[in-house]
Amino acid sequence: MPKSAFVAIIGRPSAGKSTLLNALCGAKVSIVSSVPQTTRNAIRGIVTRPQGQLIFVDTPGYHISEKKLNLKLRELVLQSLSEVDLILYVIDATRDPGKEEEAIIELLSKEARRIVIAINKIDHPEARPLSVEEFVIPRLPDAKRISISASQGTNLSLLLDALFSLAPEGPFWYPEEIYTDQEPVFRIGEIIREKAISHTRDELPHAIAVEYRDSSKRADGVLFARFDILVERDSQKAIVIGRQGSVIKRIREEAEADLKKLFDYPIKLQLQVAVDPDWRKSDSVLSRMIF
Ligand SMILES: Nc1nc2c(ncn2[C@@H]2O[C@H](COP(=O)(O)OP(=O)(O)OP(=O)(O)O)[C@@H](O)[C@H]2O)c(=O)[nH]1
Ligand SMILES: [Mg+2]
Repeated sequence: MPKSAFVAIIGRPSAGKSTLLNALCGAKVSIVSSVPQTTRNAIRGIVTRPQGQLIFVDTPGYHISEKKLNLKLRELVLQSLSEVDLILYVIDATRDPGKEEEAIIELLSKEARRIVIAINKIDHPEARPLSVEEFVIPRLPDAKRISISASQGTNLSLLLDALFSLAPEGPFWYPEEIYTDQEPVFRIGEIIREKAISHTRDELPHAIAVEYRDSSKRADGVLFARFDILVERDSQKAIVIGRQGSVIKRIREEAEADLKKLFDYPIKLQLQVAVDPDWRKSDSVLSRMIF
């Protein structure tokens, strides 16, 4: 009987959870950026090996804040934790473990037997994996620990072995060739958001959301899809559009280039920037966006 398990990937913002998911799946499943709080949904990536199948659930970075968006994201993390068999706890070895790490450990303290800890970014010159070990060993003594580099692919098979060793026997939930179950429209919106984040700075990436408008497939197979890039202020709209539309053009071109690698039909995007000053506080927008 093969093994199979749902595995939540948990950790503080920017720990490298989504980079790790992508490295394990061998494709861009979840968007990545240097800006904390990039992931806003529970995103599934599936890894099938001769031993069995692991269904990873990437989650938003665990962050203590009373803002409505953060509360919603934290709720999603807690819900994911309650639904999975195993927990992959990612810690950034380039940062000193602080309050947020304490809060996550408190959350996980009763789960030690189903946790694997990935101490990430060991390729980085400032990584201090030993001090992370010193921090976690007394707090989660029963959890397995593996030092990795998600971006270089270091020790990822050891990590998978550790997870398979804890996984229960069970059926494959997905066909072998499937590596994510995201709807195309969601995935396209996320890629657009990744490019928009990468072309903006300071607080602006946090103010960006992407909303699907409509799409149609031409007879020659090309999908035309319209999306809105939502920002909170007119000044932000001007930045996302750029001089003579230069920024939004790059966002579109870079997104289309990524989509070419991910979909087996051509996708042409039409992007517009819309202003909604309160989207991060709006229940209806948040429930459309975070699920
Ligand atoms: N040097 C190095 N950088 C990494 C590694 N893994 C991730 N990063 C970088 O860390 C940053 C955050 O990566 P993400 O994968 O988006 O982190 P995340 O934990 O998903 O972040 P949130 O979704 O915001 O919670 C990006 O700039 C990555 O390139 C690694 O193994 N080594
Ligand atoms: Mg992420």
